[in-house]
Amino acid sequence: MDIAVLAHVSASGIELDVPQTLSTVITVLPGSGGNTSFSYTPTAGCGSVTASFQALIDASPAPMSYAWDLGNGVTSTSPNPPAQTYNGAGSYEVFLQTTIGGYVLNTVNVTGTNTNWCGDVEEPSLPIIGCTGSPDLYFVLTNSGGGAYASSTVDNTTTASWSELGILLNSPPYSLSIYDEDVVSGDDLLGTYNIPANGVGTYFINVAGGTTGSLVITNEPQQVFLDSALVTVFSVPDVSLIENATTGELCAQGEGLVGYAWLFNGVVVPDVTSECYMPTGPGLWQVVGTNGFGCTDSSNVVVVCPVFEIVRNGNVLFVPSSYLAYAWTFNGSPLSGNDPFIFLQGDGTYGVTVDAGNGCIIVSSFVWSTVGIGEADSAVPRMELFPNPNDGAFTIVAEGVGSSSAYIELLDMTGRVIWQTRTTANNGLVRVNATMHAASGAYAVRLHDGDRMRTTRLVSSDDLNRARARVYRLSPLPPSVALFRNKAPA
Ligand SMILES: [Ca+2]
Ligand SMILES: [Ca+2]
Repeated sequence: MDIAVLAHVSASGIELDVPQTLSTVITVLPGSGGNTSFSYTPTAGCGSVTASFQALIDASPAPMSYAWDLGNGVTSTSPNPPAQTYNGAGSYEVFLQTTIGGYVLNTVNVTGTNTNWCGDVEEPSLPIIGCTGSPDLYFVLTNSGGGAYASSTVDNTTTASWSELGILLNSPPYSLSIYDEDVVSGDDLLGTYNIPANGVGTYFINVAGGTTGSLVITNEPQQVFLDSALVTVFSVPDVSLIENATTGELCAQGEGLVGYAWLFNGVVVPDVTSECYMPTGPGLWQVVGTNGFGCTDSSNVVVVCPVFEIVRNGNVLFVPSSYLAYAWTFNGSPLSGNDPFIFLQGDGTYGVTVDAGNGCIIVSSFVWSTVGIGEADSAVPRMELFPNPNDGAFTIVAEGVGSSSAYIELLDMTGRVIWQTRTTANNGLVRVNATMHAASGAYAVRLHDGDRMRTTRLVSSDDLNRARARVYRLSPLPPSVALFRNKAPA
């Protein structure tokens, strides 16, 4: 790339004998954002942006300088300044001034010469007297490309000085030759100094047996680029989730929200993008709101606790299973155990406190009175199923079991045994969790305890019609091997 505008260097007022042009390579690198002078990334963000910058103009080996105003009070002179962080919504204008410099010869001094100027018609060397007169000094600057500059002549002296030369040394190497001007006999060369390409500085000349002097090279701007670009920080919404105390509906709140994503137990609820939403079940609910800039914020988490009551089935009170802890009371006195069910102990007030997790403590009570409806069946063993009806998953509990080799059978309505399991009573107590994959309908569960037998009707609405079953023990009963014999028809 040729930068013809470099003719500006003649501002020093010196006419150059040879036109000067700067031929150099400007490397422009790709960037994710920016302008001719620099790239940066990212160009925008939410809440806070940490951006990195890279200058793009590099005309090396010409001397380069960079002056950044990074828009946040930080400045830098590096082509790759440290990454900058912009906090708070707004636009931050970043400036870069790139200067392509040039090495300029401004001053040449001759402080002494050898005697090569002597002995010609202009300055004859006379017998006894020797050299007469003094040289008429000028210098010629040449480079490898043939460019040349001839200075003015200072007559009749062995010292001379030229200043404010303004000669751009953009095509090194250069040599500087000092002459005595002789119009008739021809100029006398007094010495040649090869200028090192070492940049700015003062260079001392001592050549050809006595020609001395110095020259001064400075760095002067040749071309200046000034560009700016914006780093944009968008505002982040402050999203909160409010629960309607009456309806239980959840609504997102936050300024400028245009989009909503709902999370249930940390999982996105598909196809729900409304501002308000009625929770579909107990658990952890959260909403992520998006504003018009595409910036998001996650709301507080709202815990929706389960709602249930104590249900009685025969001689058993139960609540939903699979929660963390159960504490039952009877007439205000704690009952032992940590199960989702309790056998009726007699007439009175039963209570349960359930730790359902997520800080949900559910308290429910149940009043049981047999006054006027006859005595409850107190014969042992007692067996109950719950829930009943069910979807195929149910719990069998029995107490007062006397036999160590009791077993439980499941029969279909034709009286055929579908499967059975042997069980070991623990202090007369048997608890079995069962999951049945069989046709919907009515079944019978029969407990054999020695020669005693209890039968309870079971209604399953499970749609699965698969003739297999899984029955397993509940803790805290000791594990035992349950024997299953699948007697279902093929
Ligand atoms: Ca001469
Ligand atoms: Ca002369």
